[in-house]
Amino acid sequence: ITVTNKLAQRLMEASGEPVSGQQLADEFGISRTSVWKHIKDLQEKGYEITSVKKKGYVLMGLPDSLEASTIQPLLKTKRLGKTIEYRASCESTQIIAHQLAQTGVPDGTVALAEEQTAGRGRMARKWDSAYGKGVWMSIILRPDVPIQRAPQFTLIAAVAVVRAIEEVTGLRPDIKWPNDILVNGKKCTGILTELQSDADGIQALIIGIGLNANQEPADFSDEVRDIATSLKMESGGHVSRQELVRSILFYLEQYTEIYVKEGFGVLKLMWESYSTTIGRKVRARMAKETLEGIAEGITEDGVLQLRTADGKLHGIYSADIEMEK
Ligand code: BTX
Repeated sequence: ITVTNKLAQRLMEASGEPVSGQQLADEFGISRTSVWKHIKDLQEKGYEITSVKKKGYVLMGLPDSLEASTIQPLLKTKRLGKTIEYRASCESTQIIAHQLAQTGVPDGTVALAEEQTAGRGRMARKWDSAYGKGVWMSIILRPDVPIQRAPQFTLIAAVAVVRAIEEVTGLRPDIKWPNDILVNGKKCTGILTELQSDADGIQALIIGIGLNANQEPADFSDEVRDIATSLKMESGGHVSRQELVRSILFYLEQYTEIYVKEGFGVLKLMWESYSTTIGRKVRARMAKETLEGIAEGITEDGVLQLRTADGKLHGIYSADIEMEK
């Protein structure tokens, strides 16, 4: 971390209070001219810093970037985001996270990008990831739980993202089983959980979160324009991606700790309270068959319980869900 970044962090921590040039010079052991040069560097990077006469420098706004140096000072986590691998552009943050996980990086390491050229969804589907418009993030977790308990992490991540969206925008998102987050019926987030495991169990969970923050309709490809939305389109204003990242990591850390210590109970209730799927008539398209029925709930393992017209209860592990109005 450079002096310039430390200075940015110091101004962030002052939360809107001015800090004098002299004080910064003393704290960092540099000259006032040097302080002024670092401030100029930050302004060029997009930090909004004003200088208040006789009082000092005030940080008014952050650059619209997900670089580690901008994100890390904001974090309120103990583990998640302590290491951030940032790319302006990459194929997929999942690929980066998989490679990092194999090199033994710590639990909580995060890969973030402004743009993905080959962002992916489930079953090799594409994920639209326009430059600077969303949060394209993969989080490496190394939970100490048996492998059967891995699928619930997708559901837990969905609850964390919903809580973050509520907190940052005031919108009320819904969850569509297992991994879609919708606002007003349109998809604004997808979650993809992948696993590295061996005979000893889970080596790493790679939780990929794709969150549409500030797209306009023109930023989406023709294939998804009608089904996708962004938080900006729904809330009417620009949304801070940094605050979203901070809040997602905060809730994900809390909820995964609860899950590992206490099990799925409370989180299952939270998930169900946000779900639009439960209690509705749905069609579940799976690789080999399609079933129609009422979605009655999820099990402790996160399996969707679907009751068909003949009264049978089916456990659905993976499917695309269509809902009737
Ligand atoms: P999914 O298979 O549930 O959803 C993929 C489908 O969603 C696509 O087929 C398309 O119809 C639609 N779609 C594609 N892009 C968007 C978008 N931006 N907004 C709304 N709908 C879209 C969901 O898979 C899991 C997506 C995870 C994405 C993250 S981003 C960070 C990480 N890196 C990476 O490559 N993937 C994950």
